[in-house]
Amino acid sequence: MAGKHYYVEALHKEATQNDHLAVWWQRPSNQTRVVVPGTALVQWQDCLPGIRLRTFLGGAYEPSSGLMRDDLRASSLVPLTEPYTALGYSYVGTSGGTITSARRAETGPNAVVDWVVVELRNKLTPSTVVASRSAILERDGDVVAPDGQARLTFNVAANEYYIAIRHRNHLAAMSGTFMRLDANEAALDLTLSSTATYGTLARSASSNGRMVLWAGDVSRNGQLSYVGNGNDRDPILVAVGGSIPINTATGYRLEDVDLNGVIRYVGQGNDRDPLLLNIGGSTPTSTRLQQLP
Ligand SMILES: [Ca+2]
Ligand SMILES: [Ca+2]
Ligand SMILES: [Ca+2]
Repeated sequence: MAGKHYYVEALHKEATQNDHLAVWWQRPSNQTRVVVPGTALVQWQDCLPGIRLRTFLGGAYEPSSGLMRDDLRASSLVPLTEPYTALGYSYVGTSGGTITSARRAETGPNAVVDWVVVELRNKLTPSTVVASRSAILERDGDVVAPDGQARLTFNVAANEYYIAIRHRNHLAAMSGTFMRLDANEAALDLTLSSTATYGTLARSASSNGRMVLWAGDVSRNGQLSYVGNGNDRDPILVAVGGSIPINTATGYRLEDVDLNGVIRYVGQGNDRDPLLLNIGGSTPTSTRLQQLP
């Protein structure tokens, strides 16, 4: 598939030291074998430390289908350039990231839900971000590189790292332990309840048992709150105009807690109820803190 990387293991037994090795490939529809040029091959030890990562966003997750909705993409609202730089996030290492409009037009389980940020953190002081990068979250939960690589690579030394994932209006979460990242395949599936996360109740359990990130950090302060200073509810009302709560607004906005491209303060499918639910549902003064060191 164009733009994808594949692993080919070729074992070469050294004989008279004049040997050469070539990798051929053959299409299912064509019996002709073609040599893969050396420029398309990288050595195993050149593979950067990387990880396969999965997560769900509570705002977009549908337990019935097991997929996230991709309304933002379907309305062409997901930006082609990662949004976190503009939101004030400082990348450590590789900054930026873009996708093509063709990638955004893809539908199905691999369709784009939104941009996320993935961080590697120091195993001894996990508050320290060693490297971070933008990534694309697909409807089926895969966190992939903007260029389509399923394995997210980082320009770091092979070592053990904590893995954290951030989304622009959800609470971030981090692996419960540090993990070895090197040229081998490492995987972290944050959608599974059996996968430990840092802190207490770092994720929310959906009705089908899958774990999702907490939605509703509209104010991006690492806390969900409904009342008081820096709360996440007021900006939703402001976004729809401030005085007439039944008004709506559209766009790629932080106030759009359920990520459907429309901001509502009242009525069916409003963006205020999921926030209230996520702080406990009954006591508006409750808060929920992001579980990151
Ligand atoms: Ca996928
Ligand atoms: Ca907040
Ligand atoms: Ca919405």
